[in-house]
Amino acid sequence: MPQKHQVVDRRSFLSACARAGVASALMPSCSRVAWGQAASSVVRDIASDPLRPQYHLMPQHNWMNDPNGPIWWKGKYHLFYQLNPHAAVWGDMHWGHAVSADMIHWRHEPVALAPTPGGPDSEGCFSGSAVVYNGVPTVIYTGVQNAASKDVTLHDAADKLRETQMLATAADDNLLRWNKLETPVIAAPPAGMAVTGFRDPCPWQEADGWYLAVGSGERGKGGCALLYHSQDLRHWEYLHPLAQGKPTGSNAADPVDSGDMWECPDFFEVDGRHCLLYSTENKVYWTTGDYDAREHRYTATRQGVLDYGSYYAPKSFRAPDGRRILWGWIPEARPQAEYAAAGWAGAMSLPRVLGVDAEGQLTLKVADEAKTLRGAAVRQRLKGGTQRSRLEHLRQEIALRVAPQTKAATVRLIAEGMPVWEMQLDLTARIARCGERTFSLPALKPDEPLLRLFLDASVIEAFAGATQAITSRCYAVRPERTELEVVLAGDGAGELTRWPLAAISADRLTS
Ligand code: DQQ
Repeated sequence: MPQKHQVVDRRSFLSACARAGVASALMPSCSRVAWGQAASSVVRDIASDPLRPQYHLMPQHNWMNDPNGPIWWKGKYHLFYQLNPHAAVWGDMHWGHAVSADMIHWRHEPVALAPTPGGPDSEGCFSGSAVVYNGVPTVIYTGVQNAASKDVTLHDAADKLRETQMLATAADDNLLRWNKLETPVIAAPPAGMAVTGFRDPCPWQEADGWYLAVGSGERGKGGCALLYHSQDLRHWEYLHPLAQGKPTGSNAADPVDSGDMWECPDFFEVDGRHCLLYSTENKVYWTTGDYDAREHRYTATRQGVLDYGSYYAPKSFRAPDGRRILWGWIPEARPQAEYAAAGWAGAMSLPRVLGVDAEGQLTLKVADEAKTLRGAAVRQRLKGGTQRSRLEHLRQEIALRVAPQTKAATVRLIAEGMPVWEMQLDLTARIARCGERTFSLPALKPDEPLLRLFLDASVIEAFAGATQAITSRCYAVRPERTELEVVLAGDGAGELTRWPLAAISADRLTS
Protein backbone atom coordinates (compact mmCIF):
# COMPACT_ATOMS: atom_id res chain seq x y z
CA MET A 1 0.00 0.00 0.00
CA PRO A 2 1.42 3.41 -0.80
CA GLN A 3 -0.57 4.78 2.11
CA LYS A 4 1.53 5.69 5.13
CA HIS A 5 0.58 6.74 8.61
CA GLN A 6 3.36 8.86 9.83
CA VAL A 7 3.34 11.89 12.04
CA VAL A 8 5.79 14.52 10.95
CA ASP A 9 8.90 14.76 13.08
CA ARG A 10 8.28 18.35 13.90
CA ARG A 11 11.67 19.24 15.17
CA SER A 12 13.71 17.43 12.58
CA PHE A 13 12.99 20.33 10.29
CA LEU A 14 12.82 22.97 12.95
CA SER A 15 14.76 26.16 13.00
CA ALA A 16 17.35 25.45 10.37
CA CYS A 17 15.08 25.42 7.38
CA ALA A 18 12.37 27.71 8.63
CA ARG A 19 14.58 30.40 10.01
CA ALA A 20 17.23 30.30 7.33
CA GLY A 21 15.03 31.71 4.66
CA VAL A 22 13.03 33.93 6.95
CA ALA A 23 14.03 37.28 8.32
CA SER A 24 13.15 37.32 11.99
CA ALA A 25 9.75 38.84 12.48
CA LEU A 26 10.07 42.44 13.62
CA MET A 27 6.59 42.81 14.94
CA PRO A 28 5.15 44.69 17.85
CA SER A 29 3.74 42.24 20.34
CA CYS A 30 0.13 43.17 19.85
CA SER A 31 -0.09 44.48 16.30
CA ARG A 32 -2.31 43.15 13.54
CA VAL A 33 0.05 41.34 11.26
CA ALA A 34 -1.12 40.99 7.70
CA TRP A 35 0.06 37.88 5.97
CA GLY A 36 -1.29 35.59 3.35
CA GLN A 37 -0.42 37.87 0.43
CA ALA A 38 1.42 35.18 -1.48
CA ALA A 39 2.53 35.86 -5.04
CA SER A 40 -0.36 35.23 -7.40
CA SER A 41 1.51 32.39 -9.15
CA VAL A 42 1.94 30.61 -5.81
CA VAL A 43 -1.73 31.10 -5.01
CA ARG A 44 -2.67 29.75 -8.44
CA ASP A 45 -0.58 26.63 -7.89
CA ILE A 46 -2.04 26.07 -4.43
CA ALA A 47 -5.59 26.64 -5.60
CA SER A 48 -5.21 24.13 -8.41
CA ASP A 49 -3.42 21.48 -6.33
CA PRO A 50 -5.72 18.41 -6.43
CA LEU A 51 -4.23 17.08 -3.19
CA ARG A 52 -5.18 20.13 -1.17
CA PRO A 53 -8.24 19.54 1.05
CA GLN A 54 -11.31 21.63 0.25
CA TYR A 55 -13.49 21.45 3.34
CA HIS A 56 -10.93 21.21 6.13
CA LEU A 57 -9.69 24.47 7.64
CA MET A 58 -6.21 25.40 6.46
CA PRO A 59 -4.32 28.65 6.16
CA GLN A 60 -4.33 29.98 2.61
CA HIS A 61 -0.75 28.89 2.27
CA ASN A 62 2.27 27.89 4.37
CA TRP A 63 2.42 25.76 7.48
CA MET A 64 -0.21 24.93 10.12
CA ASN A 65 0.06 22.68 13.16
CA ASP A 66 -1.70 22.51 16.54
CA PRO A 67 -5.12 24.04 17.20
CA ASN A 68 -4.78 26.72 19.87
CA GLY A 69 -7.26 28.48 22.14
CA PRO A 70 -10.61 27.53 20.56
CA ILE A 71 -13.29 29.77 22.05
CA TRP A 72 -16.86 30.89 21.44
CA TRP A 73 -17.07 34.64 21.84
CA LYS A 74 -19.84 37.12 21.01
CA GLY A 75 -21.70 34.70 18.77
CA LYS A 76 -18.72 33.35 16.82
CA TYR A 77 -16.32 30.45 16.97
CA HIS A 78 -12.69 31.51 17.02
CA LEU A 79 -9.96 29.04 16.34
CA PHE A 80 -6.27 29.87 16.57
CA TYR A 81 -3.54 27.57 15.37
CA GLN A 82 0.23 27.22 15.14
CA LEU A 83 1.28 28.95 11.96
CA ASN A 84 4.55 29.59 10.20
CA PRO A 85 3.56 32.56 8.05
CA HIS A 86 6.78 32.42 6.06
CA ALA A 87 7.07 28.89 4.67
CA ALA A 88 5.32 25.53 4.41
CA VAL A 89 7.63 24.01 7.03
CA TRP A 90 7.55 24.12 10.83
CA GLY A 91 9.24 27.15 12.39
CA ASP A 92 8.86 30.70 13.74
CA MET A 93 5.56 29.85 15.38
CA HIS A 94 2.80 32.46 15.31
CA TRP A 95 -0.87 32.08 16.19
CA GLY A 96 -3.00 32.10 13.04
CA HIS A 97 -6.67 32.96 13.51
CA ALA A 98 -9.88 31.94 11.79
CA VAL A 99 -13.48 32.80 12.67
CA SER A 100 -16.68 30.94 11.90
CA ALA A 101 -20.40 30.96 12.55
CA ASP A 102 -20.70 27.18 12.20
CA MET A 103 -17.25 25.58 12.73
CA ILE A 104 -17.24 24.55 9.05
CA HIS A 105 -17.03 27.76 6.98
CA TRP A 106 -14.20 30.08 7.99
CA ARG A 107 -12.87 33.54 7.44
CA HIS A 108 -9.14 34.00 7.86
CA GLU A 109 -8.12 36.82 10.18
CA PRO A 110 -4.71 38.44 10.57
CA VAL A 111 -2.13 36.72 12.75
CA ALA A 112 -3.21 36.97 16.39
CA LEU A 113 0.11 36.43 18.18
CA ALA A 114 3.59 36.97 16.80
CA PRO A 115 6.94 36.54 18.54
CA THR A 116 8.15 39.75 20.19
CA PRO A 117 11.79 40.44 19.38
CA GLY A 118 13.81 40.33 22.59
CA GLY A 119 10.81 39.02 24.54
CA PRO A 120 10.23 35.67 26.26
CA ASP A 121 8.50 34.47 23.08
CA SER A 122 11.13 35.82 20.67
CA GLU A 123 11.66 32.36 19.17
CA GLY A 124 8.01 31.44 18.95
CA CYS A 125 4.49 31.59 20.36
CA PHE A 126 3.85 27.92 21.06
CA SER A 127 0.54 26.27 21.86
CA GLY A 128 -1.95 27.33 24.50
CA SER A 129 -5.56 27.88 25.44
CA ALA A 130 -8.18 30.60 25.73
CA VAL A 131 -10.56 31.36 28.60
CA VAL A 132 -12.73 34.31 29.57
CA TYR A 133 -11.50 36.05 32.72
CA ASN A 134 -13.39 39.04 34.16
CA GLY A 135 -15.26 39.31 30.87
CA VAL A 136 -12.08 39.44 28.77
CA PRO A 137 -10.92 36.66 26.44
CA THR A 138 -7.47 35.73 27.68
CA VAL A 139 -4.94 33.34 26.20
CA ILE A 140 -2.20 31.51 28.06
CA TYR A 141 0.46 30.08 25.80
CA THR A 142 4.09 29.02 25.85
CA GLY A 143 6.74 31.49 24.78
CA VAL A 144 10.12 30.16 23.71
CA GLN A 145 13.43 31.98 23.58
CA ASN A 146 17.14 31.24 23.48
CA ALA A 147 18.60 31.16 26.96
CA ALA A 148 21.56 30.18 29.10
CA SER A 149 21.78 26.40 29.40
CA LYS A 150 20.67 26.43 33.04
CA ASP A 151 17.30 27.88 31.93
CA VAL A 152 16.75 25.66 28.91
CA THR A 153 13.73 23.37 29.25
CA LEU A 154 13.32 22.22 25.67
CA HIS A 155 16.22 19.99 24.69
CA ASP A 156 15.99 17.88 21.63
CA ALA A 157 18.08 17.09 18.63
CA ALA A 158 17.48 20.51 17.09
CA ASP A 159 16.47 22.92 19.85
CA LYS A 160 17.73 24.38 23.09
CA LEU A 161 15.05 26.79 24.27
CA ARG A 162 13.62 28.20 27.44
CA GLU A 163 9.84 27.71 27.72
CA THR A 164 7.72 30.02 29.85
CA GLN A 165 3.98 30.45 30.19
CA MET A 166 2.75 33.76 28.80
CA LEU A 167 -0.56 35.63 28.93
CA ALA A 168 -2.30 37.96 26.49
CA THR A 169 -5.70 39.65 26.67
CA ALA A 170 -8.00 40.53 23.80
CA ALA A 171 -8.18 44.23 23.02
CA ASP A 172 -11.36 43.97 20.92
CA ASP A 173 -14.39 41.73 20.60
CA ASN A 174 -13.31 40.35 17.24
CA LEU A 175 -10.18 39.01 18.96
CA LEU A 176 -7.99 40.69 16.37
CA ARG A 177 -5.68 42.60 18.70
CA TRP A 178 -4.01 41.12 21.74
CA ASN A 179 -2.05 42.74 24.55
CA LYS A 180 0.72 40.55 25.86
CA LEU A 181 2.07 40.75 29.38
CA GLU A 182 5.76 41.44 28.98
CA THR A 183 6.89 38.93 31.54
CA PRO A 184 5.81 35.30 31.85
CA VAL A 185 3.10 34.32 34.30
CA ILE A 186 5.09 31.15 35.00
CA ALA A 187 8.77 31.81 34.43
CA ALA A 188 10.28 28.41 35.21
CA PRO A 189 9.31 24.85 36.03
CA PRO A 190 8.99 23.86 39.71
CA ALA A 191 12.28 24.40 41.54
CA GLY A 192 14.52 21.36 41.57
CA MET A 193 12.54 19.46 38.94
CA ALA A 194 14.58 18.18 35.98
CA VAL A 195 11.89 18.57 33.35
CA THR A 196 11.91 17.08 29.86
CA GLY A 197 9.84 20.01 28.59
CA PHE A 198 7.44 22.63 29.92
CA ARG A 199 4.72 23.80 27.55
CA ASP A 200 1.13 23.92 26.26
CA PRO A 201 -0.85 25.33 29.22
CA CYS A 202 -4.46 24.25 29.70
CA PRO A 203 -6.44 26.35 32.22
CA TRP A 204 -9.88 25.72 33.75
CA GLN A 205 -11.96 27.26 36.52
CA GLU A 206 -13.13 25.61 39.73
CA ALA A 207 -15.00 26.95 42.76
CA ASP A 208 -11.78 28.11 44.46
CA GLY A 209 -10.02 29.68 41.50
CA TRP A 210 -8.18 28.73 38.35
CA TYR A 211 -6.19 25.60 37.66
CA LEU A 212 -3.68 25.00 34.91
CA ALA A 213 -2.07 21.84 33.54
CA VAL A 214 1.27 22.23 31.78
CA GLY A 215 2.68 19.49 29.55
CA SER A 216 5.94 18.18 30.95
CA GLY A 217 7.89 15.17 32.12
CA GLU A 218 10.50 14.52 34.76
CA ARG A 219 13.79 12.83 33.96
CA GLY A 220 13.65 9.23 35.13
CA LYS A 221 9.93 9.44 35.96
CA GLY A 222 8.15 9.75 32.61
CA GLY A 223 5.82 12.27 31.01
CA CYS A 224 3.36 14.22 33.13
CA ALA A 225 1.01 17.17 33.36
CA LEU A 226 1.99 19.65 36.09
CA LEU A 227 -0.83 21.27 38.04
CA TYR A 228 -0.87 24.94 39.10
CA HIS A 229 -3.39 27.11 40.95
CA SER A 230 -4.17 30.83 40.70
CA GLN A 231 -6.82 33.37 41.61
CA ASP A 232 -6.14 35.75 38.76
CA LEU A 233 -4.40 33.82 35.94
CA ARG A 234 -1.33 36.00 36.57
CA HIS A 235 0.15 34.49 39.74
CA TRP A 236 0.48 30.76 39.81
CA GLU A 237 1.42 28.34 42.58
CA TYR A 238 2.67 24.87 41.68
CA LEU A 239 0.72 22.07 43.38
CA HIS A 240 1.74 18.60 42.10
CA PRO A 241 1.50 16.49 38.94
CA LEU A 242 -2.11 16.21 37.82
CA ALA A 243 -1.17 12.94 36.11
CA GLN A 244 2.10 11.08 35.84
CA GLY A 245 3.28 8.54 33.25
CA LYS A 246 5.93 5.87 33.72
CA PRO A 247 9.68 6.07 33.14
CA THR A 248 10.57 4.61 29.77
CA GLY A 249 14.33 4.24 30.26
CA SER A 250 14.79 5.71 26.78
CA ASN A 251 17.61 7.99 25.73
CA ALA A 252 15.78 9.35 22.70
CA ALA A 253 17.15 12.70 21.52
CA ASP A 254 13.61 14.06 21.73
CA PRO A 255 11.81 12.98 24.92
CA VAL A 256 8.48 13.34 23.12
CA ASP A 257 9.39 10.39 20.89
CA SER A 258 9.66 8.00 23.85
CA GLY A 259 6.71 9.22 25.93
CA ASP A 260 8.97 11.00 28.46
CA MET A 261 7.42 14.35 27.59
CA TRP A 262 3.67 14.93 27.27
CA GLU A 263 2.60 17.71 24.93
CA CYS A 264 -0.73 19.53 24.80
CA PRO A 265 -2.53 18.22 27.89
CA ASP A 266 -6.27 18.87 27.65
CA PHE A 267 -8.28 18.33 30.84
CA PHE A 268 -12.07 18.69 30.99
CA GLU A 269 -15.31 17.19 32.18
CA VAL A 270 -17.80 15.64 29.79
CA ASP A 271 -20.87 13.49 30.49
CA GLY A 272 -20.08 13.79 34.21
CA ARG A 273 -16.61 12.20 33.79
CA HIS A 274 -13.17 13.74 33.75
CA CYS A 275 -10.97 13.25 30.78
CA LEU A 276 -7.29 14.01 30.15
CA LEU A 277 -5.84 13.96 26.64
CA TYR A 278 -2.14 14.28 25.92
CA SER A 279 0.12 13.89 22.91
CA THR A 280 3.37 11.93 22.96
CA GLU A 281 5.14 9.16 20.99
CA ASN A 282 3.46 10.54 17.84
CA LYS A 283 0.09 9.59 19.31
CA VAL A 284 -2.76 11.15 21.18
CA TYR A 285 -3.83 9.29 24.31
CA TRP A 286 -7.16 9.75 26.00
CA THR A 287 -7.78 8.83 29.60
CA THR A 288 -10.97 9.01 31.62
CA GLY A 289 -11.08 8.76 35.37
CA ASP A 290 -11.83 10.26 38.72
CA TYR A 291 -10.93 13.77 39.77
CA ASP A 292 -10.85 14.50 43.48
CA ALA A 293 -11.85 18.16 43.42
CA ARG A 294 -10.74 18.70 47.04
CA GLU A 295 -7.24 17.32 46.66
CA HIS A 296 -7.03 18.15 42.95
CA ARG A 297 -5.77 14.68 42.13
CA TYR A 298 -6.79 12.85 38.98
CA THR A 299 -6.74 9.06 38.75
CA ALA A 300 -7.12 7.68 35.25
CA THR A 301 -9.16 4.49 35.19
CA ARG A 302 -9.33 3.87 31.46
CA GLN A 303 -7.20 4.87 28.51
CA GLY A 304 -6.85 4.46 24.78
CA VAL A 305 -5.59 6.03 21.57
CA LEU A 306 -7.76 8.86 20.28
CA ASP A 307 -6.86 8.45 16.60
CA TYR A 308 -4.58 5.81 15.12
CA GLY A 309 -3.34 7.88 12.21
CA SER A 310 -2.09 11.33 11.22
CA TYR A 311 -3.61 13.29 14.06
CA TYR A 312 -1.85 15.17 16.84
CA ALA A 313 -1.96 17.85 19.53
CA PRO A 314 -5.78 18.18 19.78
CA LYS A 315 -7.48 20.81 21.88
CA SER A 316 -11.10 20.96 22.98
CA PHE A 317 -13.55 23.62 24.09
CA ARG A 318 -17.13 23.82 25.30
CA ALA A 319 -19.55 25.01 22.63
CA PRO A 320 -22.41 27.28 23.76
CA ASP A 321 -24.84 24.35 23.62
CA GLY A 322 -22.64 22.35 26.03
CA ARG A 323 -20.99 20.01 23.51
CA ARG A 324 -17.31 19.27 24.07
CA ILE A 325 -15.73 19.89 20.67
CA LEU A 326 -12.27 18.68 19.78
CA TRP A 327 -9.98 20.07 17.09
CA GLY A 328 -6.82 18.25 16.02
CA TRP A 329 -3.89 18.83 13.70
CA ILE A 330 -3.71 16.57 10.63
CA PRO A 331 0.00 16.54 9.72
CA GLU A 332 1.43 15.78 6.31
CA ALA A 333 2.88 12.29 5.83
CA ARG A 334 5.01 12.92 2.76
CA PRO A 335 8.60 14.12 2.58
CA GLN A 336 9.25 17.68 3.69
CA ALA A 337 10.65 18.62 0.30
CA GLU A 338 7.28 17.75 -1.28
CA TYR A 339 5.07 19.73 1.06
CA ALA A 340 7.50 22.66 1.21
CA ALA A 341 7.32 22.77 -2.59
CA ALA A 342 3.52 22.48 -2.54
CA GLY A 343 3.36 25.70 -0.49
CA TRP A 344 0.90 24.35 2.09
CA ALA A 345 1.19 21.83 4.93
CA GLY A 346 -1.13 20.64 7.67
CA ALA A 347 -4.91 20.79 8.03
CA MET A 348 -7.36 21.03 10.89
CA SER A 349 -9.55 18.01 11.53
CA LEU A 350 -13.30 18.35 11.33
CA PRO A 351 -14.84 19.26 14.69
CA ARG A 352 -15.37 16.10 16.75
CA VAL A 353 -17.96 15.93 19.52
CA LEU A 354 -16.57 14.06 22.53
CA GLY A 355 -18.46 11.98 25.06
CA VAL A 356 -17.78 9.32 27.67
CA ASP A 357 -19.99 6.22 27.81
CA ALA A 358 -21.10 4.28 30.89
CA GLU A 359 -17.90 2.17 30.79
CA GLY A 360 -15.65 5.21 30.75
CA GLN A 361 -14.86 4.80 27.05
CA LEU A 362 -14.27 8.01 25.12
CA THR A 363 -16.67 8.43 22.21
CA LEU A 364 -16.26 10.76 19.25
CA LYS A 365 -18.40 11.83 16.35
CA VAL A 366 -18.03 14.49 13.67
CA ALA A 367 -20.23 17.46 14.63
CA ASP A 368 -23.59 17.60 12.84
CA GLU A 369 -22.62 20.98 11.38
CA ALA A 370 -20.62 19.02 8.78
CA LYS A 371 -23.95 17.77 7.36
CA THR A 372 -24.49 21.23 5.91
CA LEU A 373 -21.86 20.34 3.29
CA ARG A 374 -23.84 17.36 2.01
CA GLY A 375 -25.25 17.13 -1.48
CA ALA A 376 -27.89 14.57 -2.46
CA ALA A 377 -27.30 11.13 -0.96
CA VAL A 378 -26.36 8.26 -3.27
CA ARG A 379 -27.46 4.92 -1.78
CA GLN A 380 -26.34 1.49 -2.86
CA ARG A 381 -27.53 -1.90 -1.57
CA LEU A 382 -24.58 -4.23 -1.06
CA LYS A 383 -24.36 -8.01 -1.20
CA GLY A 384 -21.49 -10.45 -0.82
CA GLY A 385 -18.70 -9.82 -3.33
CA THR A 386 -17.05 -6.76 -4.83
CA GLN A 387 -18.87 -3.54 -5.69
CA ARG A 388 -17.25 -0.47 -7.19
CA SER A 389 -18.50 3.05 -7.77
CA ARG A 390 -16.87 6.00 -9.40
CA LEU A 391 -16.37 9.16 -7.32
CA GLU A 392 -17.15 12.33 -9.22
CA HIS A 393 -14.68 14.23 -7.05
CA LEU A 394 -12.61 13.85 -3.91
CA ARG A 395 -14.98 15.47 -1.42
CA GLN A 396 -17.12 12.69 -0.06
CA GLU A 397 -18.76 11.50 3.12
CA ILE A 398 -19.30 7.75 3.06
CA ALA A 399 -21.23 5.58 5.52
CA LEU A 400 -21.11 1.79 5.43
CA ARG A 401 -23.72 -0.25 7.28
CA VAL A 402 -23.55 -4.03 7.29
CA ALA A 403 -26.09 -6.71 8.15
CA PRO A 404 -25.32 -8.82 11.25
CA GLN A 405 -24.33 -11.93 9.25
CA THR A 406 -21.48 -10.07 7.53
CA LYS A 407 -18.15 -11.58 8.59
CA ALA A 408 -15.73 -9.19 6.91
CA ALA A 409 -15.68 -6.03 4.85
CA THR A 410 -12.94 -4.24 2.96
CA VAL A 411 -13.24 -0.65 1.80
CA ARG A 412 -10.75 0.62 -0.77
CA LEU A 413 -10.01 3.70 -2.76
CA ILE A 414 -8.76 2.82 -6.21
CA ALA A 415 -6.96 5.42 -8.31
CA GLU A 416 -6.22 4.62 -11.93
CA GLY A 417 -6.88 0.97 -11.21
CA MET A 418 -4.52 0.75 -8.22
CA PRO A 419 -5.57 0.48 -4.57
CA VAL A 420 -4.31 3.58 -2.78
CA TRP A 421 -6.09 3.31 0.59
CA GLU A 422 -7.68 0.35 2.31
CA MET A 423 -9.48 -0.52 5.52
CA GLN A 424 -10.10 -4.18 6.36
CA LEU A 425 -12.77 -4.92 8.93
CA ASP A 426 -12.80 -8.42 10.42
CA LEU A 427 -16.18 -8.58 12.10
CA THR A 428 -15.60 -12.00 13.63
CA ALA A 429 -12.31 -11.15 15.35
CA ARG A 430 -13.57 -7.54 15.73
CA ILE A 431 -10.35 -6.09 14.37
CA ALA A 432 -9.72 -3.36 11.79
CA ARG A 433 -6.57 -2.90 9.73
CA CYS A 434 -5.68 0.29 7.94
CA GLY A 435 -2.22 0.59 6.48
CA GLU A 436 0.22 -0.44 9.20
CA ARG A 437 -2.29 0.12 12.01
CA THR A 438 -4.54 -2.42 13.71
CA PHE A 439 -7.22 -1.62 16.25
CA SER A 440 -10.24 -3.27 17.81
CA LEU A 441 -13.75 -2.74 16.49
CA PRO A 442 -16.41 -1.58 18.94
CA ALA A 443 -19.89 -3.06 19.26
CA LEU A 444 -22.38 -1.09 17.18
CA LYS A 445 -25.68 0.39 18.24
CA PRO A 446 -28.69 -0.50 16.07
CA ASP A 447 -28.39 1.21 12.69
CA GLU A 448 -25.00 2.75 13.57
CA PRO A 449 -22.63 2.73 10.58
CA LEU A 450 -19.72 0.35 10.88
CA LEU A 451 -17.54 2.86 9.09
CA ARG A 452 -17.87 6.53 8.31
CA LEU A 453 -15.32 8.20 6.01
CA PHE A 454 -14.68 11.84 5.26
CA LEU A 455 -12.56 11.99 2.13
CA ASP A 456 -11.14 15.39 1.28
CA ALA A 457 -8.42 15.12 -1.39
CA SER A 458 -5.34 13.80 0.48
CA VAL A 459 -7.12 13.62 3.86
CA ILE A 460 -9.30 10.69 4.98
CA GLU A 461 -10.86 10.92 8.43
CA ALA A 462 -12.29 7.47 9.21
CA PHE A 463 -14.48 6.46 12.16
CA ALA A 464 -15.38 2.90 13.13
CA GLY A 465 -18.48 2.85 15.32
CA ALA A 466 -18.59 5.48 18.04
CA THR A 467 -15.12 5.04 19.49
CA GLN A 468 -12.34 4.44 16.95
CA ALA A 469 -10.78 6.97 14.60
CA ILE A 470 -7.95 6.87 12.12
CA THR A 471 -6.92 9.77 9.95
CA SER A 472 -4.91 8.96 6.83
CA ARG A 473 -3.00 11.00 4.31
CA CYS A 474 -3.17 9.58 0.83
CA TYR A 475 -1.34 11.39 -1.94
CA ALA A 476 -2.15 8.90 -4.68
CA VAL A 477 -5.83 9.79 -5.06
CA ARG A 478 -6.80 11.34 -8.40
CA PRO A 479 -9.80 13.62 -8.92
CA GLU A 480 -12.40 12.09 -11.23
CA ARG A 481 -10.32 8.94 -11.55
CA THR A 482 -10.80 7.55 -8.05
CA GLU A 483 -13.24 4.72 -7.35
CA LEU A 484 -14.67 3.40 -4.14
CA GLU A 485 -14.61 -0.37 -3.77
CA VAL A 486 -16.44 -2.34 -1.10
CA VAL A 487 -15.91 -6.07 -0.70
CA LEU A 488 -18.24 -7.99 1.59
CA ALA A 489 -17.35 -11.54 2.52
CA GLY A 490 -19.55 -14.51 1.54
CA ASP A 491 -23.14 -13.98 2.55
CA GLY A 492 -22.53 -10.43 3.72
CA ALA A 493 -25.00 -7.65 2.98
CA GLY A 494 -25.23 -3.99 3.72
CA GLU A 495 -25.79 -0.49 2.49
CA LEU A 496 -23.43 2.20 1.32
CA THR A 497 -24.51 5.83 1.53
CA ARG A 498 -22.41 8.49 -0.08
CA TRP A 499 -22.81 12.24 0.04
CA PRO A 500 -20.75 14.49 -2.23
CA LEU A 501 -19.62 17.35 0.01
CA ALA A 502 -19.32 21.01 -0.92
CA ALA A 503 -16.03 22.86 -0.78
CA ILE A 504 -16.02 25.55 1.90
CA SER A 505 -14.70 28.25 -0.41
CA ALA A 506 -15.08 29.13 -4.04
CA ASP A 507 -11.39 29.93 -4.52
CA ARG A 508 -10.17 26.54 -3.21
CA LEU A 509 -8.18 28.40 -0.56
CA THR A 510 -10.57 27.67 2.33
CA SER A 511 -11.00 31.38 2.85
N1 DQQ B 1 3.58 22.04 18.89
C1 DQQ B 1 3.86 23.30 19.51
C2 DQQ B 1 4.22 22.98 20.91
C3 DQQ B 1 3.60 21.66 21.14
C4 DQQ B 1 3.79 20.98 19.83
C5 DQQ B 1 4.94 24.00 18.73
C6 DQQ B 1 2.88 19.82 19.58
O1 DQQ B 1 3.70 23.96 21.80
O2 DQQ B 1 4.21 20.97 22.20
O3 DQQ B 1 4.56 24.24 17.41
O4 DQQ B 1 2.72 19.56 18.23
